Amino acid sequence: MREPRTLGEFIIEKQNDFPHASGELSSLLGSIKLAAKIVNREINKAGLVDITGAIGTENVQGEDQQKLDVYANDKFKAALEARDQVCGVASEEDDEAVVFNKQLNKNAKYVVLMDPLDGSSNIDVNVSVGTIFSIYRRISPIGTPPTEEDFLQPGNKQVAAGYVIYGSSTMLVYTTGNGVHGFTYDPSLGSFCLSHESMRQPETGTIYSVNEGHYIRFPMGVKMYIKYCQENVPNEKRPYTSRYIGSLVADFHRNLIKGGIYLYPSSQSYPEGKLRLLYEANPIAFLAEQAGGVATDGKKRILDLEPTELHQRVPFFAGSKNMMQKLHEFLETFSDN
Ligand code: AHM
Ligand code: MG
Repeated sequence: MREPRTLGEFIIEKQNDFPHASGELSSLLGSIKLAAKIVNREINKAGLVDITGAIGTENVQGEDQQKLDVYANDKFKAALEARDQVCGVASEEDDEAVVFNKQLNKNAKYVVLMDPLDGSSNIDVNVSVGTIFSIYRRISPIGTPPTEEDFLQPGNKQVAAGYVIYGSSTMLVYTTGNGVHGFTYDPSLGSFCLSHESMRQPETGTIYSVNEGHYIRFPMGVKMYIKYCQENVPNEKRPYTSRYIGSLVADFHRNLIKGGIYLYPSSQSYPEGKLRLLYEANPIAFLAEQAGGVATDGKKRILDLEPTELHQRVPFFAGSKNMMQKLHEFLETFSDN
């Protein structure tokens, strides 16, 4: 049997795949890998020690912060600050972007945007959660504090993105724009080992993932698409299967492997959608496209949207190419609702 290829080895092997490779991005991904292991260790203890539940504070978006949200946020920031590549981080859990002052006189070229623990309300009940990250090259001059324009770049400028899924096993999935690769954590080795090289999302699938409890509040095009998924057309494998975990990373990961579509539309409860453009939609959209899938806000490609603020929300649809095409047909036909 071949020795497992670790994430660290793989990144170095692939380093020359992207322009201006100098080992810095490899080192940056190394910090993410380290923080992921630390967070993974803590999540695995949930239930044994007092680390679940709300901390009694709210994040900038008025959502309860869970203890592990805050823990994961701190660990990822600490790991990124400890090396020399990142000059600042914007996190779903922080009101403002954080500047790493001690990196400013060094050569720090990158900013990171992240959702340190997505789906964290699921931890108390032992359901998968994830970390989502997105990496950009800064625009402002090296050696100065990063500015808003460094953080508000469109998703098509990402140099790398990925997620960690803390599930029945823990995986790290990432792209640097040359395909999507997945690594499963082997706790006995303490390493992420290559398990899913060059992941491709099937062009079509039979799974649709949406919080159907909000159906009544969805735009008409989305409602009609859901009805289409539920129609009895056996030779087209319809009705499709409904699967919704309520953890974006877990729902996306399943649909990436099996083929499917994820929908979080605007609704009367969330007129702009619920998911965040910078921390959730952009990195997942980059991965989706790199795996052969499609990600839009219902009209435009997610990666081409111009962000205007850090915590901006967006309607989000991502999945298998043919399923997304069918969804768009419904959204166009019923666009006035
Ligand atoms: P969070 O970042 O506060 O954890 O919220 C994002 C999560 C996603 O993981 C998930 O897809 C979605 O919220 C679920 O929302 P809902 O409970 O409204 O279906
Ligand atoms: Mg989130």
